[in-house]
Amino acid sequence: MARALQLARQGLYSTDPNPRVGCVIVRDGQVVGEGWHQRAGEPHAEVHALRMAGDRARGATAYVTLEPCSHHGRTPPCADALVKAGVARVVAAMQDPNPQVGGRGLQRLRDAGIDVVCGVLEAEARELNPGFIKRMEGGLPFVRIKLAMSLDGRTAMTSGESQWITGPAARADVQRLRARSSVVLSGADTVLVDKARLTVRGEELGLEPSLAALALQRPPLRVLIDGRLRVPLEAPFFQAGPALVATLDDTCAARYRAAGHELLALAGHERVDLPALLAALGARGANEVLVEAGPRLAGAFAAQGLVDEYRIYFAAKLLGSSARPLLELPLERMAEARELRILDMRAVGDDWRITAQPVAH
Ligand code: AOF
Ligand code: ZN
Repeated sequence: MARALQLARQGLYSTDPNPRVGCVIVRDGQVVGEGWHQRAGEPHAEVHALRMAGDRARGATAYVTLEPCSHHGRTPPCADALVKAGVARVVAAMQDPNPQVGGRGLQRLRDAGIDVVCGVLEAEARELNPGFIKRMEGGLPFVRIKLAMSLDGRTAMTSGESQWITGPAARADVQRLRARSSVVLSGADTVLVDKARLTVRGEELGLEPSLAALALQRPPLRVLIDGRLRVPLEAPFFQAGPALVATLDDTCAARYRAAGHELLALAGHERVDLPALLAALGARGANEVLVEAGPRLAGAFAAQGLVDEYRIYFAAKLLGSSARPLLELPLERMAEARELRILDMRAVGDDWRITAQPVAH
């Protein structure tokens, strides 16, 4: 199963909106087939592994990181393919949260007399597809917010200058975060001041060329929150390709459409309604949303409890007390403090990276 998870990880940048899935087929203690799902519309992991195994699949054990599917989607059911190949045993890491499958794949295997086990390395398998799981269970994408700060918790000088706080290794890490996401989202301030494009650049990914090529075939949707349409269509952000703009009023939709962009009106109280935007993105099949925004928009996501994971990059610099804070989150009392649980902390080049999740109360 550990090997199947390793194979599944190769699909980190390309399977979207499908989950990342890997499969290993073992017979008499030897690996006879391996596969991973590469792209939506293409064969599932099990089909690749069965093709490699050929006749050797008969009587073998298949290890799969997700319950084999039972439905006819863009491809036929993997459960049927495993039965037909004569596999004796199937070990799955987790049930498929897709309501079209939801246990029916495992049941179909059992009905065919196959020995089935589910739940092996389940935590690792769930970690691979946080967005797919969250969207299948409730329709909403998994929201990850990326922040870069100095050791004294500052993100930008009062001049607005905020680029290049962290070094090249951290920037490559952020490129990979973008590439694995369905959506990369920012606000008008960041796009105007930093001239951010929010694109994925193949040469900066630091990936094996074949995986980088797969990633570039499925770039994330770039979403701009711009309530008052302050970012001109001539900005580098719009020049970099088609984008979705969440705004308060879409009377200018035709002008944006003519330039290749889409306008979505989602008015809350004078602000773009963030939960409604996330619901709309989930409905379009977005699994993981990466928020790369300034202190105000990042603070709004945090204040509304919309963040599933923080990725905070620390640079060994002090920006001083007149620089802007990481988040605009005006809290008064210790009792209001937001508690996070740190999942991972590691060096990335000369910088440090923390991955943390909010503690649910
Ligand atoms: C598997 N193995 O490798 C994957 C599975 O449209 P389709 O046919 O590609 O089906 C997509 C659904 O199939 C997806 O939502 C999920 O439930 C399942 N993905 N299942 O047995 C795989 N990628
Ligand atoms: Zn399948």
